[in-house]
Amino acid sequence: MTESSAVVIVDKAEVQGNLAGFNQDHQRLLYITFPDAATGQAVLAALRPQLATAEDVLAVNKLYKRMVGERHASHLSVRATWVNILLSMPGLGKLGAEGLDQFPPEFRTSMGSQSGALGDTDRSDPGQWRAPFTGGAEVDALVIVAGDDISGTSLIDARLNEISTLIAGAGGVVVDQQAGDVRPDTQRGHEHFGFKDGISQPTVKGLTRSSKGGDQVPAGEFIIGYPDATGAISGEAGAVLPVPQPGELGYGQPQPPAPVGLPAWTKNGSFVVYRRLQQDVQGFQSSTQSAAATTALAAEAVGAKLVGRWASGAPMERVPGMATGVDPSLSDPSTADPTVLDDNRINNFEYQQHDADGLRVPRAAHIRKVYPRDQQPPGEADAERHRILRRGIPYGPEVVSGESAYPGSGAVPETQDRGLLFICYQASIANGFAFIQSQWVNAPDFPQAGDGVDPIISQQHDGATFTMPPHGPLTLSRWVITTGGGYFFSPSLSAVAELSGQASS
Ligand code: N7H
Repeated sequence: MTESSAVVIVDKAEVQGNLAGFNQDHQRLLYITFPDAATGQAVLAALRPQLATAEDVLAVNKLYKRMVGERHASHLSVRATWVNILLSMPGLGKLGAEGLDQFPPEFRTSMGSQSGALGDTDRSDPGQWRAPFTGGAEVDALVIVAGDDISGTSLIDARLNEISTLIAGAGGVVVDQQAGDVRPDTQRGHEHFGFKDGISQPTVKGLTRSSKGGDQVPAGEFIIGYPDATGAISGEAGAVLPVPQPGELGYGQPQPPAPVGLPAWTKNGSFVVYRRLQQDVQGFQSSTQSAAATTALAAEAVGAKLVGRWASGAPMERVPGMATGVDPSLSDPSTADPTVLDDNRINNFEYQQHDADGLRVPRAAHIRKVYPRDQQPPGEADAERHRILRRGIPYGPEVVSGESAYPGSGAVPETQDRGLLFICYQASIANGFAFIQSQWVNAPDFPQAGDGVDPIISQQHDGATFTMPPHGPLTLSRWVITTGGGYFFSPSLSAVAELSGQASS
């Protein structure tokens, strides 16, 4: 066995828990600043004993699955609230972290400064972002507190108070906080446009178990210090794939040289992207309705073509065991056969052999842009080098009947401010999120000339097009608006100890 094919076991007690997936109903994101190094160290020292590791999270999730999922022991409750901390470049700088000049350029220069490459323009321009991110400003740290409901009561509040008190006691400042919650009742697990989310996730070799048929991806694609898909150790000199430079849009641009290796303390860490993405639900619905009128498709089918799955999560491609004669791209196949939603079927499809032309899932549909699977171009080997672990959660109120249309410009009222707190983990932001967003999502000629932009998350101006064969191009509006966010690093437990000035234990 070569090193790249051997499964290297991830040090679960070192990696922070959200990398394995908190998977809980409520999250509170605390935006933190610390005035100086001593305060930052005190905040880390106070929070370190509170931090959940991947080992903790996997153990509780396994217990939950066994007791509630398999034994249906609903009289038993498996309770946990989780805390993780992420640090930005300014935060690491204040803490005096060593080797920051070895960090990749996109992390050193912030998300806001790359708005051109990411397409964060017009209403998504950093100048319009909400405090504390206005103008692309960065906070020093982001603390995630996550918890479930037990008997209708959220467990998160007590833990949130405890954590806020610890931070304040150490001299840290919680400048603001953001709530994220699963949607209610039948919309549980669905994002605000109504689509089931959290279905297709890569399995991290040596860390997470496969669920829903997610591909096994080497840990080094997500965590620093492990073999990546090429067998190189992530974070070591030359290991990170060449990346697009900010400002270069379009697939296949020339690449700058790979960065020098990351400092040793980054082992078992991961880079994190946080984007507060506001969703114009009524805008999305009225666009799918008008497109339905011109294409003779139902509005639900147009929405499904934009996303690449039905709202139920059912695939639009054929999956094993589907009756002959069923075309899953014309109507939701789970209505007649709910087992297409089973873990071993829902994600069991590719594109190249049976849907190269995008007649079922358009080539620019959201899920096909962000992960083209075996489609040529870019080809499976390349697609597998740009994987991310998504850990987002919806935020904001439900749409109420009679609600007025979203304002085309200016502030969106709090009562209509809803969307997705998009969070993803990867070993390289340039190779993960930033590549996907700038080289695939926003590129109208990826994978092929004229395919158009990702209709869901492309941050192109209103009026961009999306090709939906055989119906031709649709003209899009912007339904997802970036309202804040930043790049962070999720340090290992030992690194938190080291950065806090305490010896690792
Ligand atoms: Fe997406 N949506 O509701 O339309 N996403 N996403 N995403 N997304 C996915 O498989 C959505 C965003 C990915 O493996 C599903 O979990 C919305 C960003 C990736 O086949 C749905 C927003 C980025 C996948 C949505 C949003 C991605 C994925 C299908 C913003 C990265 C897996 C359910 C408001 C740049 C693709 C599922 C695969 C799936 C939606 C954001 C990436 C329904 C509304 C910013 C990699």
